[in-house]
Amino acid sequence: MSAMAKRLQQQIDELALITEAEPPVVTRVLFSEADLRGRAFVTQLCREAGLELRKDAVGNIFARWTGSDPTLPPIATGSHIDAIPNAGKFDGVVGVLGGLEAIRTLQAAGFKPRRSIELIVFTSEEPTRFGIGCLGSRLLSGVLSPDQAARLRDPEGRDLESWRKQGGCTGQLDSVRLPVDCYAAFVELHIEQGPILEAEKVDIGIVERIAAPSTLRVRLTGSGGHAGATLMPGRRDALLAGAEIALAVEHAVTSSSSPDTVGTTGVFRIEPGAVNSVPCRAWLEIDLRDTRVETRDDCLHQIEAATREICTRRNIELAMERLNVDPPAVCDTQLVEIALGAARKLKHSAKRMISRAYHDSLFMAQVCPTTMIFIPCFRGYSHRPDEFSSPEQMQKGVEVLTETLKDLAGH
Ligand code: HGY
Ligand code: MN
Ligand code: MN
Repeated sequence: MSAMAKRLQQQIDELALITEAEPPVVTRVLFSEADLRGRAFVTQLCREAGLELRKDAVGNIFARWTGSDPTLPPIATGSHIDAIPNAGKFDGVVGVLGGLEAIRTLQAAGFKPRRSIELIVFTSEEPTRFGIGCLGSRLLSGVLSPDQAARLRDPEGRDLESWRKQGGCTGQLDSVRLPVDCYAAFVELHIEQGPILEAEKVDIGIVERIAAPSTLRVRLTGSGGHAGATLMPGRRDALLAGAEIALAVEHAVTSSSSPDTVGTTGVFRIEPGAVNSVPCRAWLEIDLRDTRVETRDDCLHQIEAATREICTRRNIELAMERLNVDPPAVCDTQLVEIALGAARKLKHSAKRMISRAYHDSLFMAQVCPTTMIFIPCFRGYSHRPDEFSSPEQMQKGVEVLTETLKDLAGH
């Protein structure tokens, strides 16, 4: 194992101990105490690498290695360090700490970048706090407006403004947006979060397309009542309506014409949550994706229609809102070739891929040429504590990223 891979592994292990859960489980939700400590940990490493730091009004962190021609649009890399509940320690983190290792490797080799190289740690790539993912890159790319962001509420009804204050973010949200071509290129290193690279024994995946994600939030209100004294006819049980909706999601995606359609009712909360009380309220958050936007949209309409039918039949009050319905991203073909060329030069096997997970790259692709470098992960596991990529796998990913950044920043 190289010194770089050893150091990277050590830092990943150290960051993984900064968690709201019991290690090895990683949980770091937007602006929680653990998220803030994780941000401080990474910021300190960037400072020690001599990078110029700034934080924008929503908490995106930018660590810049200034090039010989600072007037040119920089080359950017990066990812996220926030983590959903019951997560692993590699998702996002490999792209942040691995991106820093790529910069350090170039510094140690005496490389002098013409274009600045900027490492970005995006705010809230995960949807846990507000139900919508990629909050930082959505605002940066203009996909989400400051007004829309200001209307976001967490499950307790708390808004972004109060969380920003807790995160020590100052300034107006409209200052987050960056112009198109603010960067000459953005390249994100990430674990595949799927089984293909490992199954095919390929070292590197270069992403050509990122699937189209959408999220529905459903709020159901029934009438509740005593579990013993409320007879079955006339009950308005919010949980049972939610359960039918969750099955309708499964039916819609499994009967779709495409094998790439996936639907998940990942959040299902009920009240009051007492065994002897008929559930009077239920909240569902439904994640629906496909690599083709038409199929995704057909399913979305089907699920919304089924939800309305179930609530009418069960006499349940319904509030349903689309939190996000995003187009897929097409990565820059030239950048894909450059990254594939870097892998070839390093004699690492590589293949072109689509990403079924979304990433900040989905939105960076709206402001600059973008691609992603994937490394294999154990059985494709992710968003679970046994998520794993080996130091050797990470080393190959960092090497390809280093070579790609060098190529891009050199001219
Ligand atoms: O859900 C996703 O695709 C990403 O890991 N947040
Ligand atoms: Mn994730
Ligand atoms: Mn991620």
